[in-house]
Amino acid sequence: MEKRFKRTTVTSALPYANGPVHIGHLAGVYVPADIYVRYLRLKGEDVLFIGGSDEHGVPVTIRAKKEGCTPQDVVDRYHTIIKNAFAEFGISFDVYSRTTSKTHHALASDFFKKLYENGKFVELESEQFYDEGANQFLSDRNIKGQCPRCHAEGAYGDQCEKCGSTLSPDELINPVNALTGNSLVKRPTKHWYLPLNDYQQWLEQWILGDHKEWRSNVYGQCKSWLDAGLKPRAVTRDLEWGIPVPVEGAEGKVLYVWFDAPIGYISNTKELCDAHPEKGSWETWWKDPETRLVHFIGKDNIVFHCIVFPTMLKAEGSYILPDNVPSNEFLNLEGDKISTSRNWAVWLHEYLVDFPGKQDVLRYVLTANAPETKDNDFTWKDFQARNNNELVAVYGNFVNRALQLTQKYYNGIVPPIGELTVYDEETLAEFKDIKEKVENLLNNFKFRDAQKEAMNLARIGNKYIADTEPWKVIKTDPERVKTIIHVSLQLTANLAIAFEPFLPFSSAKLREMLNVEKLEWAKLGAMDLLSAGHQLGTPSLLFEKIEDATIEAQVEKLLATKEANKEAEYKANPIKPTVSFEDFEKLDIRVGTVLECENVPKMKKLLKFKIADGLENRTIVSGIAQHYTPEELVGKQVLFIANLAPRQFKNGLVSEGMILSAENWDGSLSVTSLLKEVKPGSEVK
Ligand code: B3M
Ligand code: ZN
Repeated sequence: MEKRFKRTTVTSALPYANGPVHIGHLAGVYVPADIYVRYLRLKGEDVLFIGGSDEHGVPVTIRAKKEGCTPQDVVDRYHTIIKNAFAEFGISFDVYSRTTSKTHHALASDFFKKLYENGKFVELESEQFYDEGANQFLSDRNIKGQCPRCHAEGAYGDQCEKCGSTLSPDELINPVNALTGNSLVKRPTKHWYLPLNDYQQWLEQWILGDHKEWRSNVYGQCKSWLDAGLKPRAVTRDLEWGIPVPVEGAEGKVLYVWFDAPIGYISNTKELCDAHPEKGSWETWWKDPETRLVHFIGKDNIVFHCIVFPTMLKAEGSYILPDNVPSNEFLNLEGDKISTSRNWAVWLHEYLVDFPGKQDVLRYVLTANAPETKDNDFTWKDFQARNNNELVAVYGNFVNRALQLTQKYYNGIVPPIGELTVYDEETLAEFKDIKEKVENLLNNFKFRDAQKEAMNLARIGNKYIADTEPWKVIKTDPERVKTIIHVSLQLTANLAIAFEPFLPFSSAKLREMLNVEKLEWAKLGAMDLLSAGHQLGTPSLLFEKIEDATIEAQVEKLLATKEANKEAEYKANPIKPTVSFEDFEKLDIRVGTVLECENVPKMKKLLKFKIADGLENRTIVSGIAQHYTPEELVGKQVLFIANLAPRQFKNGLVSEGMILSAENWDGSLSVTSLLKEVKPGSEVK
């Protein structure tokens, strides 16, 4: 941290309380934020970690309507689920509150009023979609229609989920109320806008000029917004759910959710400080130029945290601005974008049930694979491999060897260190600068690389024990073994420190095994963490292997989701170009009775039929063996094309026609048959 700062306010995006949280949230925002905050605390710095639920916004109201409950019911439920999941994963917020709190309503309302009174908004009247039946203006999300780009039905007024285009409701073809299907009219309505365009120059200087150190994905996104030219943004909405606009004549209007949500960071700080005066005044954390503000967010929130919120803070005038906005890219799941509506996610509350006590494993994997510079993929195979090959085989293995050998040779008492060999010196030299390395990386928000350094320490330890072979040396030079074990135990204690920000649960467990209450971050890299004669605790395994069957069960679960989605999203293929009646008549479709049906040796997909066609019987070979057994079809009447040119198969079989089947959404085939029996050979017209 640069000298001019005395303390740090760290915020992490407030998740919408309209659904549970998944690994994408954890990887993108909360794990890195937590690592950072734990690190600052370990260094003894003054820091507050602010979190909370974002409880306003249209999605909450849509969910409530669908479930037949109130928006308050929805946010009450999910706030609790989310808050508990974060606590279970050790996300160490100083406060986790909510934007429906009294404190927040008052603060956000006052914030708006101050900008309003100081003339910071522009008032504009515009024509918006109105549902006369329901007597209300509709938000973008509540309007549906045909996408002007890909022509899919059911595109929303803000986005087409089929082709991903960002839309405005005016662009939709045949817009209607998304919930009821009611048609809409346009009506004038007044709103307050934040004139971002007036701040364009200032933002260009502040971001593009003064914050070149921001991550390139963040800087790049800001630059493209600025290059495109900023426009005024409405900060109010015609809606019932939210914070009422505190201005006369604004009945039925609320603050736009993206106006109130970031103010939630401030309100939650206030709530914390009001309840805990020892934390100081909330204003110190938000207004003192010696406070450093850092926002952890996902990439879809960049514009709000780098452009809109700073403009709000600047317009208000008394606040500090973010010093950095470390934003991650997205985490995909098994190659597909994580999606709440399609249930394509690993939900934290489910992980906790399926992998009890393995919070650190997920923390480790999500950091090892963090989408810091580009989108990344979470796969269960990789999860298993990182657990088994890294946590178990490297970190756990080293710690276990060091502790077990101490137990075996010295009854768990740290032996004294003797004379160091050149080899010992070399090993120690390898990790002398661990503290500097990890700190440098963490200061620059490079969590992946920082965690790698910690793991590297365990690799050094493993190599040291493997090379020095204390189990052999004990027979020839027991004095030497004391030194080897002493050095190994110091390395073990260093691991507990180095991993503390990343894997807090495991570090606590390791400290218990070492029988020490506290290990100072400042001592990272030191070789006197445990003194000779110190009695260690009972060793146990730090990590456990994850078996194939466990991983397969998770993969199965996802496959089932995929199938369910495919079925739900099935859409018939477009109709082929028109054909003339004469063309149709060229096809001779007939009814045939299946006289015999059998499998074809060496051809897994084929069934061979003998079909009665009213003239001479014929042979038809059909690729439906994976969908029917021969017995199911014997005696049945089917439709077949009688005048299709004969087709010869590799094994010499000739098919004289084709049996018609329908292909279902999942590729399964259903043979066509008749509602009433007819004579074999009857024509289908
Ligand atoms: N709730 C959006 C999101 O979860 C939003 C973040 C608010 S941060 C002030 O992506
Ligand atoms: Zn589209």
